Amino acid sequence: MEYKNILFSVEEGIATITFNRPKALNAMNPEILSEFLDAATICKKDDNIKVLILTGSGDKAFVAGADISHMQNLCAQDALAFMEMGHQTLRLVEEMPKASIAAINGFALGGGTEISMACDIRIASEKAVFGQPEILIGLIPGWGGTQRLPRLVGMGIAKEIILGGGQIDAKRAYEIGLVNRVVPAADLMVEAKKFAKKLASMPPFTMKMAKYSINYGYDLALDNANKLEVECCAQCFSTADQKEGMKAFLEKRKPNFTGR
Ligand code: CO8
Repeated sequence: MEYKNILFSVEEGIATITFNRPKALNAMNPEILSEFLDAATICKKDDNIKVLILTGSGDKAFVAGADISHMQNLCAQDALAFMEMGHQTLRLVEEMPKASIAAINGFALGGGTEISMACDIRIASEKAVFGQPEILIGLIPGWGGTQRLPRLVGMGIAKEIILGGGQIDAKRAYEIGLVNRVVPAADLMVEAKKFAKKLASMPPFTMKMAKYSINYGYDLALDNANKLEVECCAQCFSTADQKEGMKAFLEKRKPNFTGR
C-alpha cells in the first residue's frame, strides 16, 4: 500500500509509524486510518520488527482526534464502520505479540488519547495535551476511550475527563497514571527509541507471553487470571531463551537470546 498520510520506517528492529497530516493536526480520516491499519498489520506479522513506536509529525500534534469534517455528516451505519475500523486497528496494536510505545509529541485529543492508550507504554513530551472532548461536539468516545481510560486511571477520573470534556496537560497525565513518563520535547524520540531498543532486546516469546497474560488476564476473575498466568509462564520453559537467560545469570554474563 502506498502511504500518503503516514511515514513508516524500520530501523534495527524498531518500526516507527508517524501520523503525517499536519494541516489537520494529524486528525484521523478513513485514509490515514487505513494506512495506519496496514502498517500496524505489517508490524504484527514481520518477525524482524520487535517494537512499534507511534508518533505525530511536527511539534504540535500527536493526533487531534478523529476528523470532524469527515464525521459531521456521517449516517449511523458509516459512523459504525469508521468506529469498527478504529477498534480493529487499536486492538491489533494492543494485542500484537511485541511491545508498542506511543511517543506523544503534542495534542492527543479524542481519538489521539485513544490511540495512545492502545499502546503498551506512553511517553509524553512536556507539550503533550490529552483529553476526551467528544462530548463538546455531541459524541462520546468511540475508539475505546470509555473502556481503556477507566482501566488506566480509575472510574472517577475517567468520568471527570469524559463528562467534562476538558484538556489535561502532560504533568497531570503523569499524576493520574495516563502516561508512564514525561520528557522534554527535544528528548522525546531519543527517549522513546532508547526504551524501544531495550524492549527489542528482550526474548520475543517471553514478551508475547507477558503481554498475553496481562491483556487476557486483566478482565478475568483472579483465580482464572492466575491460571492463565501459570500457563503462560510454563510455556516460557519450552524456549531456548529461558534456558539461556538463566544460564547467563548463573554464569554472571549477558544473555544471548536467539528468539527460539
Ligand atoms: N478534525 C478535523 N480537523 C481538525 C481536527 C479534527 N479533530 N483538529 C484540528 N483540526 C484542524 C482545524 O480545523 C484546523 O484546520 P484549518 O487550518 O483548515 O482551519 C487545523 O487543524 C488547525 O487547528 P486549529 O486552528 O483549531 O488549531 P488550534 O491550535 O487553535 O487548536 C486544537 C488545536 C485544540 C487541537 C483544536 O484544533 C481542537 O480542538 N481540535 C479538535 C479536537 C477534538 O475535538 N478531537 C476529538 C474529535 S472526536 C474523536 O476523536 C472521536 C474518536 C472516535 C469516534 C469515531 C466516531 C465515528
